[in-house]
Amino acid sequence: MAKLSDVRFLKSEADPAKLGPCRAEIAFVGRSNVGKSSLLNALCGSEVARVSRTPGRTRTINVFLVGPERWLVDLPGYGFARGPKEEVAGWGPMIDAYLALRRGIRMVFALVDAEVGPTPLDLAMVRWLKYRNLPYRIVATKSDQVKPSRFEAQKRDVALALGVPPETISWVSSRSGAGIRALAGEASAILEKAP
Ligand SMILES: Nc1nc2c(ncn2[C@@H]2O[C@H](COP(=O)(O)OP(=O)(O)OP(=O)(O)O)[C@@H](O)[C@H]2O)c(=O)[nH]1
Ligand SMILES: [Mg+2]
Repeated sequence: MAKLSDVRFLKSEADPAKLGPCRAEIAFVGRSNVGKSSLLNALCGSEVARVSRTPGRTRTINVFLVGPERWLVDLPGYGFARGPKEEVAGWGPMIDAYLALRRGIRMVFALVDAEVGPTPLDLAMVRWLKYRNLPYRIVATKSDQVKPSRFEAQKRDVALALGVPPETISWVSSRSGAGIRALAGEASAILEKAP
């Protein structure tokens, strides 16, 4: 019913209140440039979502259809400087309203950079997801950037910084493909299970 490889772009929307109904959706949140769009593409084995070196590539809520009323939702990133002085302090009203309004959210993939670890804003986002009672999974991205000799220690450190058991974090690389198959399996299972 939900087949990630059948992905197609559905719509782009700036106002979460106008997104329309959906039975089950998985949202991708994280800092700008952390690899949200790349991960969505890797999970689907497709290039549907736009990727860029420049932070701030995704500026609206981009919805991808993977089954009848089954969505993957690529959100704009938070925490990048838009102007010389203007550092974006939070994740902005668009992401806020999206997470608050959508009843169909079955999972939030909360992305953190595997090498950098969680930033203060990442920690605030995770606290907020907990506060909202939203189901979430921490996904450590760009794991190819972590030195193999450092990998085990990094897994421990990132889990410690986030205050979660290490085994609950998915370590993935959209570049090397590490961890992608397992996470894709999880994503389709979540979307299948929804009524
Ligand atoms: N080394 C490495 N680079 C990656 C990986 N995934 C993404 N990137 C690179 O990181 C940059 C940002 O990727 P995006 O997928 O556009 O990131 P995003 O989180 O969607 O960014 P915004 O839309 O700006 O919020 C691009 O240059 C990607 O090629 C990965 O697994 N490994
Ligand atoms: Mg993006």
